[in-house]
Amino acid sequence: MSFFNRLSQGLSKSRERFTSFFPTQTTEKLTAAQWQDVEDGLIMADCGAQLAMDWVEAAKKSKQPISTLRASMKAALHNSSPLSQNKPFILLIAGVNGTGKTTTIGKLAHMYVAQGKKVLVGAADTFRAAAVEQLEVWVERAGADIVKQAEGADPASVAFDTISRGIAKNYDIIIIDTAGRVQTDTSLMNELAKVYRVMGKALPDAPHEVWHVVDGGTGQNAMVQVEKFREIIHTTGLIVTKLDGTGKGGILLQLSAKFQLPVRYVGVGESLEDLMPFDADAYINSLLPETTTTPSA
Ligand SMILES: Nc1nc2c(ncn2[C@@H]2O[C@H](COP(=O)(O)OP(=O)(O)OP(=O)(O)O)[C@@H](O)[C@H]2O)c(=O)[nH]1
Ligand SMILES: [Mg+2]
Repeated sequence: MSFFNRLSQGLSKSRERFTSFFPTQTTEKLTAAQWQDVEDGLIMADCGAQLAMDWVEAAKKSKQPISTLRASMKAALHNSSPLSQNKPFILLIAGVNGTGKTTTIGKLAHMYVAQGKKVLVGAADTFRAAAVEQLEVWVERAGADIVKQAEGADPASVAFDTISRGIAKNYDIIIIDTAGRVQTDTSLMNELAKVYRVMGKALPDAPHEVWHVVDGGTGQNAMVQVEKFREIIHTTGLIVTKLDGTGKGGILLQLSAKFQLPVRYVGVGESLEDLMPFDADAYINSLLPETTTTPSA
């Protein structure tokens, strides 16, 4: 399956939603009630009330409402700058429980290995034995290597060891997995702060990137999650997963706009290939295809 088809198929639920609230097959101007439906639809797709209102305002005034809406959606997305060229390139992955961190690390490792990189993954989710085993399975599938310690070990120590080993053994990319934690759990957030701090002791500018993994179906709570994690680990980018399971592909636009963070990847399924580098045009075109029939104003 081509890249675009995979993305497009993964986003089909969101696309159904986005295209459902735009009346198609009509050449009439949209009525006030129809515009209200568009605004409500955007809110229900998790674009947020403020953005929905602003976008509809702009689209209403336009002769080509869908094009204008698409342009507004694109403008909400924070542009991503190229990733740094550090070697090793050190990446910290965090987020609340079950968002898809470990799976995403498996997919990332697979992608980087396919690009000819030597990849080392640190099992700093030492909370439960199963977490390390799960990561091991992914790392093996991806053809990468792992650093682990016993269950209950200090996650910061695992992160430190991983970086030290990665430098000594000349790895290109080092990815640190962390335990899921809710942003309101102070002791677990302190633990994460320590992982971040200790990574900087292993190598002064580490981590080079901190990617917050968000479950695309979370709803408005994702806004709070990103805000709180960012205070602790200075998030540099977002990965939004499980977009294949939700009709709410709008959260990504709202998160990127609010926090001025680039979306780096999106997850659209459970297999190794189901992680897509984020592309704003492809994403928006998957939600609201260019071919959507637009009523002329
Ligand atoms: N459909 C779908 N499922 C996904 C995606 N990404 C992850 N999952 C599933 O989400 C579940 C949780 O994934 P994990 O990778 O274990 O999540 P985690 O964030 O590491 O979880 P904790 O370590 O427990 O916090 C698994 O069943 C994954 O297969 C995705 O993009 N699409
Ligand atoms: Mg995990």
